[in-house]
Amino acid sequence: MSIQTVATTPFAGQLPGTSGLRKKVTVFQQPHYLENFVQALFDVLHGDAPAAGQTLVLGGDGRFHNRAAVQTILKMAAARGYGRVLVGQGGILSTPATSAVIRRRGASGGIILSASHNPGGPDGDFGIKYNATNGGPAPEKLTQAIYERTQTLGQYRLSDAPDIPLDALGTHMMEGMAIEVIDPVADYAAVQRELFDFGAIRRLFASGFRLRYDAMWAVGGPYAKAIIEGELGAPAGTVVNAEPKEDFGGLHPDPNPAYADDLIAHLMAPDAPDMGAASDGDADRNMILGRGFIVSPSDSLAVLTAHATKVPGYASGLAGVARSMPTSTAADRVAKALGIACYETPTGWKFFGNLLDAGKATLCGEESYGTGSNHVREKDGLWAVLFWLNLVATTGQSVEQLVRGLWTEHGRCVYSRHDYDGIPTEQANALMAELRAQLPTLAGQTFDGHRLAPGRPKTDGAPSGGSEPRKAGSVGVTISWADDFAYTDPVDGSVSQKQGVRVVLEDSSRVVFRLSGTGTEGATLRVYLERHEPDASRHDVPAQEALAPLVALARTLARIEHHTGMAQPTVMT
Ligand code: VG1
Ligand code: CO
Repeated sequence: MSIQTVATTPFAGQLPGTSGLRKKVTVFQQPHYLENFVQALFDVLHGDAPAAGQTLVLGGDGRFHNRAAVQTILKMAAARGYGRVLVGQGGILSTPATSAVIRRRGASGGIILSASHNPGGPDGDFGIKYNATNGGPAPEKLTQAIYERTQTLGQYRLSDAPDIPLDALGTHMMEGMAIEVIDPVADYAAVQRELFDFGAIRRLFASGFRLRYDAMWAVGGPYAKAIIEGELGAPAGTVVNAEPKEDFGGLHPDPNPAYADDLIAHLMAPDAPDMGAASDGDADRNMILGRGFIVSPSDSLAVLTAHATKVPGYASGLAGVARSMPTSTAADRVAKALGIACYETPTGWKFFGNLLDAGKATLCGEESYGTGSNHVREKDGLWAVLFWLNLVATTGQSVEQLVRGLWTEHGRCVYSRHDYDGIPTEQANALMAELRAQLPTLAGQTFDGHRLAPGRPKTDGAPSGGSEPRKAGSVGVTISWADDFAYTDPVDGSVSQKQGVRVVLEDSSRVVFRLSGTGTEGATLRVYLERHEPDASRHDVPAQEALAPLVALARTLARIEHHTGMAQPTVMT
């Protein structure tokens, strides 16, 4: 065994996006591609010094190329002088489990191999991201430094030791570094046990409560099986599609109404179970359904916030709640009623880390089916399911009743996201540039359902915008204000610009536009639509119907069809 130095040249574009570096598998299969990125990461973390005595956690969502990448990274970690690597059995660790292992074992950080909800297989996507010693995603400062290092790299180092057997628990030595193959579920399950009333959930299942948990052939399966069927006594078969597959069964492991249509069909059927749930490729996302009822992720965060003190881990109350900017304001309303702070951050879990570390927020959530808390530093799919189960068990209310209770008290934040996938990058950039150019003149403009017109100019002391009377029940048709969201981290003062164009109407309805930072082909435009409906008699109007006027405004304002050629979104959540 010896350490080899390999000459290499930089690859363009190794810039991590919303959540790590994601590219096609074929890109990662190029010689030196993964190695360059990992070497850049180690160089930024350790400079010229060895990582002596440090522990690294390593695992992935089990997608195609996971095993090969694990072996390469082990050899590079050995060359870098790490003291110990904890690797999940079979190379598997879900994203929230990696976070849990880093925190519980005092590791200096961890590498997660995942492209999350993106499809897998030889023609699918692969990804890598680094989580720091708090268990959370590397902040922008670090990902930027890694990128810069990839652009000047001339060599990398790795051991020429043989591959390590990953399928059995045990410890192996490589260049003086200990490699411990660990149970991927144990630390994670220990964290959940400390938070939730497992006894109450066990009694719920014993009483005949039925759950269908769709793991989407992804890494959430082993975790859900061990905890929900194993510890909580749910009948065998409660967790379906539970075996992680390298290609996710050829499906899209993204729990939303478009890709979890099979689960939705089960929950809408006459013999539907009491609750449905799903998690994504790396098990950090969650979708929650009641019998015949779909829970919007933004509402989910608000319900968990409202009832948190009924769960043992949060019995002493929440320090605050945080949501990503495009997430609906339902959580804000609950936070206000509870008298706790509500923070609004850019999209992506990395922005929650400082708030959680500083004790400013306890729960966090995103509209993209992500919810979590200070128990780890990632969003956590199964955690959200356990939280809902705990609430159903202790309140005696159904999933639907819990959501309707929220609406009754705070009104309904009717919400939808429209995605336009596969837009050529220049066209997507042109659309955003045109929107940004309009920002200074949007306030006061009115929309009649077809076109925008300048409103009556503002006079001093008058409310902002035009003065057209609004029809009862219609959306506000006058733009109150618009901006490009910028965020100043309240803990370290770092500033993130251009995080999404917000257009807010006089009745507080909102349209947000941003481009995805997780795709690997072309660009995805995300259009987020929100409208508050206080009138309980209108809470059952389907979201797409209630939001139709806002959709028309969004399409007109951004000239979506002109720029993309698309008359309809690809996905509506
Ligand atoms: C998307 C979601 C964002 C989420 C991110 C990572 O990012 O919108 O809310 O944090 O995915 O989730 P973007 O930039 O494509 O909109 V995961 O489960 O893919 O790690
Ligand atoms: Co994910």
